[in-house]
Amino acid sequence: MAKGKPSKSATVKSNAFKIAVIPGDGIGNEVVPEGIRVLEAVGRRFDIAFEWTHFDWSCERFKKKGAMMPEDGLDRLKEFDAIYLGAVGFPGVPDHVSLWGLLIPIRRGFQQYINLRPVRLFEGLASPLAGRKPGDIDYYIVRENSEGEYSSVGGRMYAGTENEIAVQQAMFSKRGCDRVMRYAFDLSMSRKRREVVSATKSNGISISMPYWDERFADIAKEYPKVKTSQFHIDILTAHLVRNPHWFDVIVGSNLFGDILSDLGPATTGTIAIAPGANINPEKDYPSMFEPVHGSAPDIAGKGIANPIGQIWSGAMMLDHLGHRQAGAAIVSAIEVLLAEHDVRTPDMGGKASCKDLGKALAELVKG
Ligand code: GGG
Repeated sequence: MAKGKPSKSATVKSNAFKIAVIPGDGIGNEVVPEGIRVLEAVGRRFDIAFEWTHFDWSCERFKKKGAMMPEDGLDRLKEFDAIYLGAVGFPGVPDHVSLWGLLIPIRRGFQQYINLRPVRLFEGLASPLAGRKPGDIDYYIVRENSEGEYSSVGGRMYAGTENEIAVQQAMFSKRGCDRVMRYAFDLSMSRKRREVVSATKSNGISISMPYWDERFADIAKEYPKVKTSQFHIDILTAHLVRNPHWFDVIVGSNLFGDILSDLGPATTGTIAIAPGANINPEKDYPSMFEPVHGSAPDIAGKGIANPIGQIWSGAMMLDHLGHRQAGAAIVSAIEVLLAEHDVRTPDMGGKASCKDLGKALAELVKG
């Protein structure tokens, strides 16, 4: 690949999905190729073609060129059908610089205001929670992905003095709350239980969170068949540990959703299997698919990262592109691998490599 220039796969069908690939940092570079391996394999089965265009946008690029991506990065990405991203962040570049230099501009620029993160305990993986079996943990976190606590409004005053003040203004718009809540309700209508829980903190955060609750109550009226409840975020974290079977769809603000979607997967045995979709539901812009996990500098380069989160994110990408059967075939392959095979990376108690898992899943998706 020419440095800094996108590289395209060699053979391209005219009806191929155009996918922008950003492996990013650390283990992103190890798990993304396995995701592509599995997507290619499922594509052969279901007659779906992909045209992969790789971008080297990363902390490494930042160190060389002073920016995570080029100035016209979003213009370059907007022609793609979807973005397949690995991980962002590496020691040597402050985390807020790498996140706000790549991930956040893509989420915002492309109005990917939904961050959908499924949480599921698979047969064959041991939950750290005593006595939990598959079926007990199976819910979605719908995270608001464009505003809330992740705000760029603020600044510092009296910097470097004893009077130094840092302010960052959380933003909750009616449009922002309503659209993420409607998405959560629509999702719940497609599921058996039809229950939505709202993550709040309206006892302590006494302006924006009562507003969030008010919007939730209003939107709930549009969905009389859906059962609703709300929990303050502190007790909600306790319930996700003690009573995960209570939950089906949880809607939360940007920060609450982010925290819950690390906690949830941790209860399913390993956070490395958790996938994520940054969705622009209107399809005005490409959506972006990435695992919940980060770049894991401690194991990067060792070839032992678990690629399941990346591979499952690929299944979510197929769902979004209208190939639900192919997406479901990937999820079934993950189920079979975990239930019937002993190929496990170290985070799941085994000795297999990232490639071993990718190859095993590519074989299983052949059907
Ligand atoms: N694979 C996604 C990734 O690298 N995420 C890094 C991270 O810290 N994300 C924070 C966020 O999703 O807001």
